[in-house]
Amino acid sequence: MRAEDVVKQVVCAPPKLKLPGPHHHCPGCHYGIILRLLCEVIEELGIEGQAIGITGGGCSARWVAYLDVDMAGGIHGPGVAIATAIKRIYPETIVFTIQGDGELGAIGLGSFMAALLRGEKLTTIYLNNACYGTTGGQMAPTTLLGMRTTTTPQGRDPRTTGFPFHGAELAASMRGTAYSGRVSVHTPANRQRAKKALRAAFQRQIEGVGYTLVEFLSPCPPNWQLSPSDCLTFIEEKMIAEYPLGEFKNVAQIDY
Ligand SMILES: Cc1ncc(C[n+]2csc(CCOP(=O)(O)OP(=O)(O)O)c2C)c(N)n1
Ligand code: SF4
Repeated sequence: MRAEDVVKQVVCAPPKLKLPGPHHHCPGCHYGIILRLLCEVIEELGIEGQAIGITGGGCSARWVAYLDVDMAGGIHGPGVAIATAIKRIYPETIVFTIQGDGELGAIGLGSFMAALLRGEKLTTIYLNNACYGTTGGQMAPTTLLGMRTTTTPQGRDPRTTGFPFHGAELAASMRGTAYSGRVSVHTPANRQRAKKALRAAFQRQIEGVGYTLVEFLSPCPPNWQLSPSDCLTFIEEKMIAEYPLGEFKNVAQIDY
């Protein structure tokens, strides 16, 4: 075959909304995959001109520099409060927060609960890696029972540290929530389902229905002290057992 007869076709390319340059996530972290899905969904929904993202204090904090949409680096905790202010001042915008489990379930729990109670028309991308990744793997509200972390070296004991926090089920139980689901991206099929869930959540915000949340299970190889491939087994066997995947709420209307 002559070189000029070769047909070149792009079959896979970085999403248009991912700014060029490397990202800092550890090998085996799934945050990069989730970032990609987020870019693709915003682009496919055609909302890049209206979208405003708020990051918090965890390993997703630097997404302010990775996404080619308006972004604001929040602080560790009050992401949904900052997002609420933006959405109420500019109701035509599509506002999303990206928050870790330490953030949403601990330091930011008050802001999260308040936004849920008010049914703020936001989308929260909630990253559950069962620990505080950034700061060295301390116990988070989502840490599994018996799981060893730097602050639970003997394994998490519910008698002293309570039981795991279920953010997606909590959101689904609130009347002001339009969409809540839990997904994972540890297999190709799950990645497809995760993208569908993210799209559905943004769609409900576009329709102005209510609060929307997608919880992503994600591994943290250095802090779980597992190889990237063993992390996949851990998600399948341990994480999903505590945090079942699925769509917990998806409504087109909220009765006021
Ligand atoms: C007000 C405040 N308190 C504490 C910290 C330190 N801090 C930064 S990130 C973090 C934990 C992040 O954990 P998580 O939200 O689960 O996100 P991950 O790093 O796992 O993505 C903490 C405690 C901070 N930056 N600001
Ligand atoms: S510390 Fe954990 S959550 Fe943070 S980038 Fe590394 S693997 Fe991902």
